[in-house]
Order: sequence, then C-alpha cells, then structure tokens
Amino acid sequence: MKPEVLLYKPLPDDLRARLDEHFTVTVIKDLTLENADRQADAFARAEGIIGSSSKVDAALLAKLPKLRAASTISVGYDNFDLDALNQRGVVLMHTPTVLTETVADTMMALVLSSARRVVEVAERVKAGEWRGSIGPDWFGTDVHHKKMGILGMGRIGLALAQRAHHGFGMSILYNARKHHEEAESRFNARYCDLDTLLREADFLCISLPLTEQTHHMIGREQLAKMKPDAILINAGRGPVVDEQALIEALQNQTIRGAGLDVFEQEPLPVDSPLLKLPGVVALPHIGSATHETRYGMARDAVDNLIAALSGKVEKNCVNPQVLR
Ligand code: 8YV
Repeated sequence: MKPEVLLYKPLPDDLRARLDEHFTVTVIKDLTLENADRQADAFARAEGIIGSSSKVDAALLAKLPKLRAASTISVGYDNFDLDALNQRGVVLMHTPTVLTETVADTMMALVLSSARRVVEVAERVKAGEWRGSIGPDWFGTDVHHKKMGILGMGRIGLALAQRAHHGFGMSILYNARKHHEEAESRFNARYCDLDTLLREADFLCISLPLTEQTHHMIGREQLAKMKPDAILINAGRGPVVDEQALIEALQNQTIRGAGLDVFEQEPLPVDSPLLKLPGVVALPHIGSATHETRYGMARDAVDNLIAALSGKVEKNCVNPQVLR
C-alpha cells in the first residue's frame, strides 16, 4: 500500500508521475478548513502534504490526524505553525538552495530598476513622451560603487553580495545574527549594527525570513534613520517592513524609492498607495519565478516528501529534531 498524500499545487507532468509512483495522490486546490470538510476522507488518510503558500496551523493539523510530513515548494515557511508541527511530530521540508541565485538576480533587478527608474521611463517611452533629448527629469541615480547594506546574510544575501561587489564594485555592509566569514573574506563585507546599516546604506536590501522577531523590523523609527537618497529593497517577506510607515517615508520623500517583490498583503491591492508613487518598483512576488528554478523547487519538494515519508531525510529539513 502506497502512503496517501495531498497535492495542493500543480506539478509538471514528469514530477507528478514521480509523485504517483510513490504515493496515492489526491489533488486539492488549497489546504483550507472548508476543503478539509469537503474532502474529509482524503484529509483523514493523508500522511503527507505537498504544495505552497497555504496556511497550516493547529486547526488544520487537527483535520490531518495521520500526517507525518509536510513538503513546501518554497524556502520560506512562515505559513506553517512550527510549534504545532513539532508537537505533532510532523517533519517540515523546504527548498532552500535551488532558488538562491534566482532570488539574488531578482534583488539586483530591483536595485537597478529602482535606481535607474527603468520601469517608469520605459512606460514614458511607450506613452510617446520621448520626443527629444532627455533632461534631468528622466535621470536616475548610480548603482556602481555605492554602498549596499544587506539585512540578513543567509544564502540569498551572500549571492546578492557577490553580484553587487564583483559585478558593480559596490561596498557591502551587513547586519545579521552573527558574523559571516565567507561574506567578509570573499566580498570584503563589513559587519555592523542595524543603526549603522540604516544610516550608511545607499541601498538597504532586506533578505530576511518572517518570524516574530523580524515582523515590522523596519518601521517608522528605522526608516527615519535612512539617507534621503536611499532606496529600500525587499524580496524576503512583506511584513518585515511596516508598509504604512514605508508609504509615508516615500510620500514625504525622506527616502528616494523602493523596489519591492513582497508586500504585507499579496496580491497587492490595486488601490495601494504604493502604486501611485513614482519611486516604487512593485513586482508580483517573482523572486524565484523562472521556469528553471520553479521546476527545480518542485523537483526538490517531491524528493523531500519521498525522503521524509520513507525515513531517509538527509537535507532540507526545517525541524530535524522531530525525527529523533
Ligand atoms: C515561492 C518564496 O515560490 O520560496 C519562497 O519562500 O517566497 C517563493 O520563492 C512562493 O512562496 C510560491 O511558492
């Protein structure tokens, strides 16, 4: 008998076939309490779940009495109640390495497009406004040789530092829970406290997971410390930044701009004041969204679930303590 699993995100055909080889699969749209009631039998039998973005808390876990493993097709797992999983002994698997370079590319795209106003001026060209030689109202600000401040020196922060330092000659400052020797030796990155990071960075690049400690870590007080010419980049999780405070800082022009791939509410409401601010580049959470990387994430998530349900976990496990 193959273990039963719930799949709540479409997979490429070959990966779906691999999942079917190992498990009896029930497809559901989202992991919600309503769907748990509608498909109660499948939930009651499921030993594994695989997908992304749905909220998994104690109430949902109560509908999954046989669950042993959860495999998320993402690096972030803030949508999971980790304490509840640990209490139930459910192992949580994620996809941390495969998306690193792609997300760092996205962050560099946000740096370049917000500094050089790429989206805004391209729209003006399309609107027929380019009629002669351009003046200062089309100009941006330089990226090369500026100071990049990285908040959170994990895998993605490191890949961003590499691009900024080697590709653009930028100097790197960073703040993280601890010193990162590789960042310091390879990219000459300088460790500093958060205040120094805020005061000195031309680009404040946030690459942090969302936790109780990082929620609204950048708020009114922190934004007030940034340079008037600084640009804030966030491609981690929206709620790390107090969005209302950011909107006010941008409206009052106490900072120059923002490049955002993540928001407090996603999809970003169409009436968000962020969309009316010319200094803002807003992307629809495309950090990892390339064909290659999304395939790799789905492949790793399938492999992670197979490993977890056969008791052969070697990597990509968020809570290995439940295995002991
Ligand atoms: C995901 C992300 O693709 O991995 C993450 O944590 O934010 C994105 O890369 C997104 O959650 C949708 O799966």
